[in-house]
Amino acid sequence: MIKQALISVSDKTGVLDFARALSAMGVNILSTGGTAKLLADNGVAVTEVADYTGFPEMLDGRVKTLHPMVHGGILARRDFPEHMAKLAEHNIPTIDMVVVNLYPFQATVAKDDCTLEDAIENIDIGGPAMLRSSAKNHKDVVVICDPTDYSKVLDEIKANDGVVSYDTRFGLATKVYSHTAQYDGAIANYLTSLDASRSHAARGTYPQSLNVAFEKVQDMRYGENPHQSAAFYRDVTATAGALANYRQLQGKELSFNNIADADAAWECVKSMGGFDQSAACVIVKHANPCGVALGANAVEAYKRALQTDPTSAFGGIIAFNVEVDGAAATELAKLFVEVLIAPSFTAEAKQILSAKQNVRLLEIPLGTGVNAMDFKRVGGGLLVQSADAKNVLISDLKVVTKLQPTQQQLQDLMFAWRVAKYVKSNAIVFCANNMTLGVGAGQMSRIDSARIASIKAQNAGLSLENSVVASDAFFPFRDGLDVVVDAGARCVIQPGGSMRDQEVIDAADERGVVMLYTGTRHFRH
Ligand code: 93A
Repeated sequence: MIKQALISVSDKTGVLDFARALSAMGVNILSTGGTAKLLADNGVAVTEVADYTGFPEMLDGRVKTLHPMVHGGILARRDFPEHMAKLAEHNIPTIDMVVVNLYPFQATVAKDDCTLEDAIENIDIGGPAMLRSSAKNHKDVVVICDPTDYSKVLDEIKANDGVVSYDTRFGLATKVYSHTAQYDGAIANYLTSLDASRSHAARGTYPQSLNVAFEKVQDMRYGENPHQSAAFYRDVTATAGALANYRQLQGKELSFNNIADADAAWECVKSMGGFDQSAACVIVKHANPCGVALGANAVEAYKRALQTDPTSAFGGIIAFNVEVDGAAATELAKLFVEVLIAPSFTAEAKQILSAKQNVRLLEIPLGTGVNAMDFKRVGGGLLVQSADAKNVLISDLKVVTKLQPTQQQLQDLMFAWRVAKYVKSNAIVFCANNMTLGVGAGQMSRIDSARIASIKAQNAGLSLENSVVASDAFFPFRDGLDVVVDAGARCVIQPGGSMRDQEVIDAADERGVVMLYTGTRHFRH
């Protein structure tokens, strides 16, 4: 039976209605400064914690609820006579419900102009203490840290004569500990990031321990395969991170593989800025782009991207960096597609695609940044690295052959290189006129990737004559270069850095092709 509740919230969403309903049931409400004022101003009977404990809020609010009258009332075990006798001796009533949400630390540090001082003042101390006390004593106390739980708890109280079931209390307590763990994780991450920028160079040392905080977005029906269970978590400390910001307009629930592939497609397409044609389309299958193209508009970019490998595009994931309009939607509706992603869809496009209800439509705002860190799970541990955020510029390129590239070849090389960054290693990507002609991905030998890329072009009926080709890492021998030149490439872009660089440069000169070095490698595993 809930007789007394303590309410202290920074996010005041829904709290007034909730408090009013509790009050109407005869629950005595204790509250801190701002929350008490909101309730009192709106006619809800409330006692300020300061009046209750006999101590004013002090130290600019740093000490409000840290008092035995509060924590004793929460933590006392109702089934222990000694505990109850102690409360009686000190005249401490029990507190049966605690409603707290915390100072907005994450939102504060996400602001560009946040100072260390701002961040520190937004570290909540009293709030987590109350949440943890009540969650520990969930046998006797109902604890709510999430405003979306208000109505559920109220319904239960109303239906069960003021009682909240043990299962509900246990669930709410569990939520509290994951919430406070995330909160502390965000603080640790923030401070670690300051420490990193202060004392480590860009390619510096990682901290001894890693504090990351992820929050569950959704459970999935299954993982990579049907016998695996899975869920999607959002990085709560990331100010960006595209997949955490998606809005699904229609279609079935996203699956594990959908999210992985959508991420690959989106990361690639959003990097396609700065070319002479503004619309880009990326088609992904099994985490690899199987067609990428630019065009004057979405439909043109899509039609060109599809030409590269229409067979693989079946059941693929397609991303655009521009709005999808009716013309593009009409074309897209002809193909079996798992997921379509764009910054936006016109009303006409939505209408056309609504005929294909199984297609998942995702809107993701462009410009959402990249993840700062990249994780890879290995048996018994975790590999951590900074994300591959480097983009090679024309000014970084070095011509290493006697022949020089034409302006058009340079443009095509930049495009091919950008695509190769998003293809799993070993990556070989043939391109011309801002579209992929053949993509060789994920092979254990570079020469096989080169062969596969040219077979793909042949299968699609695309000519590689006079094409350009990108290789995500150096050619270890001249044989890989010979394969791409035999296939028709006249211009090659690669990082360089092999022991046999000279052998490969001589081969390029001998075959009369242009070769440029980026000085940067883009392995992707
Ligand atoms: O500064 S605190 O760490 N010290 C406290 O004793 C304390 N008690 C509650 N912050 C404290 N709170 C937090 O105040 C709550 O977690 C809540 O976020 C906020 C509500 O303050 P107000 O009711 O004045 O808006």
